[in-house]
Amino acid sequence: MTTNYRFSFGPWNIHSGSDPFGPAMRDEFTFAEKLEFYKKLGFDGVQFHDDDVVTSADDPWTKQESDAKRVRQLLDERGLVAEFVAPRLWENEMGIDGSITSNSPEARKYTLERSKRAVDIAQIIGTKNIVLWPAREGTYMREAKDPVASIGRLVEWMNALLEYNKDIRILGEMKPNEPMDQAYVPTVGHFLGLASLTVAPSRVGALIESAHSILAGLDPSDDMAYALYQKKLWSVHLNDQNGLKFDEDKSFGVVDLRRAFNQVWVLERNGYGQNGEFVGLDVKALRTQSKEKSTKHLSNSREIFLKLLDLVRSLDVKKVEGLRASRDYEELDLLIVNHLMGK
Ligand code: XUL
Ligand code: MN
Repeated sequence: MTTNYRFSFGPWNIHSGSDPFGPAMRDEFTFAEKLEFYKKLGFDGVQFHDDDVVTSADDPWTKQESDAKRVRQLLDERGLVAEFVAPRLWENEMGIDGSITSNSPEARKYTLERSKRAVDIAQIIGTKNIVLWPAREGTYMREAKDPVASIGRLVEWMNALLEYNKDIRILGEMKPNEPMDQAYVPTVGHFLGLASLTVAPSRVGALIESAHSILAGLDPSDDMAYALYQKKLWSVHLNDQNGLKFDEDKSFGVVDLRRAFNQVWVLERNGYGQNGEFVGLDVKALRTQSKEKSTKHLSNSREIFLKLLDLVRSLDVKKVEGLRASRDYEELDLLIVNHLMGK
């Protein structure tokens, strides 16, 4: 059975080009304008942070509720669906030193209340998926927090949300560093270990981002395989990354086409998408793009995925199996490179 893939991205993937060293280079599109791009660019799913849906996650609930209902209406009118909601815990002052693993009981209380509201927002906009990107759940220096207590706090946070709403699923999106020096739960392997300790392991899975695996020195397709075997790969953020530096969120496949090919291969050959999983693209437009051309990274990433999918589907599997059996990996190297070059 072949998958008809559905694609998603978040409103933050269309942006003004500011970076830590310089201001915006183009005007922001409004949220309503961004929504108009989805179908045109070939996307059906919208990824959200809580405050992408509501004006402020600190507004009274009645205001947040009406904001969320309005967004649900905008999605329905355009035939779009919400893929997930991720509480944006890393921008608020309360989360200055991590939210879930903060040393401050007050900050942890704020975090849990805000996370519960994110679950309520998700329910209104029609998704069961809550993404945890634990941005500041780590340290700038080792002695700053108790590492064992911090791991416990992450499990307690998950338990509290899993109990708060019995329908939701939590998808951990792990990244080894940035903004912190060291994350407590740097990889999908670490995270799925913790998932098994929660009150509802069957409702905890993973979102794997290519660049995050690369930053951990790992191959994204192997990370995906690890989660796929456990039936825990519930979303992906495909993109690319040129070496070990800041998280670049480059268009999918533009740095290492073979690495991208292997990701599409592992997804396609293992039925990814057949239970409704989206192919998410967490890519950023280059700062140098003009406003009119600042959505190309999205359509390009999708196009590269689909072209690589053709290559995965047309690869001579018997030849691959034969070369594996004869252990002629030099010839296998050439076969794959020739295939990627259309030879
Ligand atoms: C950060 C990252 C986030 C998450 C959602 O590196 O990838 O955009 O995907 O919060
Ligand atoms: Mn991401």
